[in-house]
Amino acid sequence: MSELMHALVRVSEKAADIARACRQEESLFSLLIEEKKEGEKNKKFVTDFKTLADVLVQEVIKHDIGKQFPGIENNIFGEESNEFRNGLGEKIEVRVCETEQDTSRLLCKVLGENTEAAEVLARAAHSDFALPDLGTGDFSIPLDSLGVWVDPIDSTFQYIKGISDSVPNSNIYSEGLQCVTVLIGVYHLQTGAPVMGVVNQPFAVLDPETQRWTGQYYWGISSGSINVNSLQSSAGGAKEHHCSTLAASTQQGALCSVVLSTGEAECVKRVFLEALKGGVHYAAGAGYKSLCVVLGLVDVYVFSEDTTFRWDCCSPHAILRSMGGGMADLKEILRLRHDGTLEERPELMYHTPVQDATGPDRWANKGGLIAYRSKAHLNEVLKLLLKASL
Ligand code: 2IP
Ligand code: CA
Repeated sequence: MSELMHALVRVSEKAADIARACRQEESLFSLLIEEKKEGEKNKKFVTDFKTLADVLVQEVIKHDIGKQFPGIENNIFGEESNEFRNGLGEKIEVRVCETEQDTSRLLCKVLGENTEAAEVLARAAHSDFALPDLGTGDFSIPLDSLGVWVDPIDSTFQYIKGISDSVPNSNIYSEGLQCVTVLIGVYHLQTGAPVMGVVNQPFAVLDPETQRWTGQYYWGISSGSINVNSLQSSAGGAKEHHCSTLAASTQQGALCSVVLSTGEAECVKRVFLEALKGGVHYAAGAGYKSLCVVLGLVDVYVFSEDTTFRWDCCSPHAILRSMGGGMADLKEILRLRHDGTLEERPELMYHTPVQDATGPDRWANKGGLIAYRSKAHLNEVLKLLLKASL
């Protein structure tokens, strides 16, 4: 299975490369934006956007992983449908073809015969990335017991806005390209538990001279007695400054900081503002906020609404589990606490849809979430929310 983790990280690097390539060329970027179809709309935004980059990235992930691990492609699920409509109103199914030339020809149709753009994208989709050994160690899980959730580009809104000069507060970016992530999470088809994940941040560091971005990736595996991640290993994508941030943070004990969505309910914001004062941060992107917890920039990420989805959470959830943390279903855990029955922790699950829901809402995290690295922090959050009768 270490090969699967390696393949996931490698394809996430390719995905990040495509995401960066699409942003460099403004004229190309504006061509790529398409409004989401009604049924696929994230109800949070009045206008939500789907980009060709989004669709292409998801197809590249399916293609590459399916090629190396035949059969698994049937269990790779994502936010995007691969149907794309070009300026002429033609419906085109975007996919990665056998050869770069064929992919380029297909993309050309989507791009209104913009051959140059199609060639650049096809080249990126067929490129190969060398990756060092991750140092995951050996372990085995039957491949046919695994499913994969992909969010090709999380925080599409920030991706489209493209702010590159956002200033961080306590190393946390409230907005900007830093909030964009590629999320690939693997879960157990039978139990729904997350087992493996990679979070790739395509726009992590901007070189002020060249104005070019470099990315960063983080991975984790949590399966049975195996719990490893890139933050504890010397290999992999985690740079040292991130590791030291984690070491300095409050791993155990008192709750000092939280990251929230700007769209969080006022009553929840108030609870944390009263208890944590300057420890309350706001940031865009469900993947990025989860990453802030993974990196120890904050203790927890709390979200009480129902507008995150399985594809937003599976990969960071696997990494958090590998650190001894997790992602709890907020409403469910509060309900159990009210009843005084809680010893177990109701975690988000990835294998069953929400009953009676349709479209993307079938895979919404209906009860909200609490992402945490330590159980002590989770308990502190619950105490605060219960005290406020939430
Ligand atoms: C979105 C994205 C948003 C997030 C929302 C996700 O995914 O991560 O930023 O809202 O929950 O579904 P917020 O930033 O307020 O947490 P996408 O960009 O892929 O639609
Ligand atoms: Ca998302």
